[in-house]
Amino acid sequence: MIVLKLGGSVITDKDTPETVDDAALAATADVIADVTTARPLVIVHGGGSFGHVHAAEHGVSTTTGTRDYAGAYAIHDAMKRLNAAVLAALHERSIPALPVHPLSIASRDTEGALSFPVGAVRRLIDTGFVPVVHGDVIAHEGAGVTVLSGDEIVTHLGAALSADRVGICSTVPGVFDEDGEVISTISSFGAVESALGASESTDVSGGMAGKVRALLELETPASIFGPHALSAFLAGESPGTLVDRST
Ligand code: IP8
Repeated sequence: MIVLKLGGSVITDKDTPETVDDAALAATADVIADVTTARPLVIVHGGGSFGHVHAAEHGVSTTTGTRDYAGAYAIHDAMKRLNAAVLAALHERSIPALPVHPLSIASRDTEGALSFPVGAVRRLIDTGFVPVVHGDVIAHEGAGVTVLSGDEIVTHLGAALSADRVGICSTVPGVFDEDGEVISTISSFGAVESALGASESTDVSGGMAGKVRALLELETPASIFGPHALSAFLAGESPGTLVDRST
């Protein structure tokens, strides 16, 4: 089984609120439809110019919550619109995709620990569907609702579903070293810490460093690659950066 994350900035125009990058989404869906050997498959997508805009507007993050139903719903509803666009692109290519909305099934405790039962996702996969899960807001004990990012979903599903492979398709071709070259394999955080600290690909939320750290917790090998390498990844190759603690 493959768990594939499509970064929000890969499939949306990040600079224009609530705008799907139709060409990029179509190209992505074409590849997913072409590489039929990449099944079973679970797709997770991030927020791009949909969820993040509303989350910022309502001051909601992965740690800061809101108890305002209107704010919570604005974020969730935007994510559902993006999810519907992803599903439509997949359905146009006869991919049997069905949505999974984390708000309905996942939550965090006071420590922020995630509970995301995967029984329904597993059953959908066993029935031949391709679940399409999205970043969302979820109930957070003592904090209202907080953001659940696509990255956190990917690492959780990768482990909970015992995935064979995990892929993160982002706008960059992999994790860069200090010279701007893509690092082919990462097996420990210490070995790349300085490069990640200096890298442009590290964003304010600890983007790339956070991704790598979380992926190193997984037993499953995970690849971080750019859109042009999606087809190679789905075909079984390890393009971009392979994060694999067992290497
Ligand atoms: O783009 C965030 O998911 P991400 C989703 O994977 C929301 O960080 C609701 C902003």
